[in-house]
Amino acid sequence: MPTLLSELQAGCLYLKLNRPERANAFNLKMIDELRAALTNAEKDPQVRCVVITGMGRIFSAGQDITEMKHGDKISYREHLNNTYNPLILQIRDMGKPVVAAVNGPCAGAALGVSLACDLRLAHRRAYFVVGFSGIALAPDSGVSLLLPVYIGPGRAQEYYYSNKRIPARQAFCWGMVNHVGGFSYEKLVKRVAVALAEGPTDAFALGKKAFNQAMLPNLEQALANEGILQEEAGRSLEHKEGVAAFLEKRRPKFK
Ligand code: T3D
Repeated sequence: MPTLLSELQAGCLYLKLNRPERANAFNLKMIDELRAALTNAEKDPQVRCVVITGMGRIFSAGQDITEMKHGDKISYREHLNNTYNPLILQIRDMGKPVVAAVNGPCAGAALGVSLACDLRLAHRRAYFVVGFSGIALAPDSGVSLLLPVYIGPGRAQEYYYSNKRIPARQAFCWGMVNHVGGFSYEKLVKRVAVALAEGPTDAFALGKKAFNQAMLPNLEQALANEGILQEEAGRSLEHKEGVAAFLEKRRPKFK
């Protein structure tokens, strides 16, 4: 089964994360497929806008925790440097608008992916959750920089520590989400995507560079720092307990 479904319509490439049985959590295959699809979309003149969304009721739960090898066996820094970090940079460097159609819950690395997109369109049942602290990790996938950029450092830190949900409406009020939709959510996504596809793509590419330089001059550095910190967090007993608790469907007992 492909972990990513794609469809080109009216200049818009719709990419659907397709692991609904695992909350569309990212594994290596899905990250590879998403990166390859973005590389092709960048080159394809027929694609003038990209929409990333999730199959089923969830946008994505971030990294697949069932495939996480505890930090003794794998370097999280290396993993991030080979997967999420280039993915986040690829979305920001892409010379075409990328929209996150957040159709449902969005957590962890998926929060980073959605924040790297140019716009976020949320279904009213969607919510964002930082996720990392639930399994005793530091923020990664750009969340340490991108979340405070959109909701401010105070809220970003509170939501990291508390791991509470940010409902779509709240995210909209804070400026993190551009539009919230209900019954007509799919129409909303198409309307916004087609309008972007009909826009001046070359100027948009320059505009995106300008926003990157003004808003996120330290993105690469932040991703590299996150990798160093995650390496340490990934080797901790707290993380081991966090992952065990998730897999055993119980609350973690951090000491
Ligand atoms: O180097 C590195 O790899 C480090 C990188 C880390 C990046 C990260 O993303 S770390 C953060 C990982 N993500 C999380 O901690 C989020 C965990 N999931 C959740 O908080 C919730 O599942 C959601 C908020 C996303 C959705 O909640 P809800 O109540 O709508 O659904 P659910 O019942 O919790 O989940 C549905 C199923 O998906 C369930 O499986 P089951 O019981 O039906 O067999 C659940 O176990 C599974 N699932 C949810 N999240 C993940 C997952 N399976 C694997 N990995 C997940 N992340």
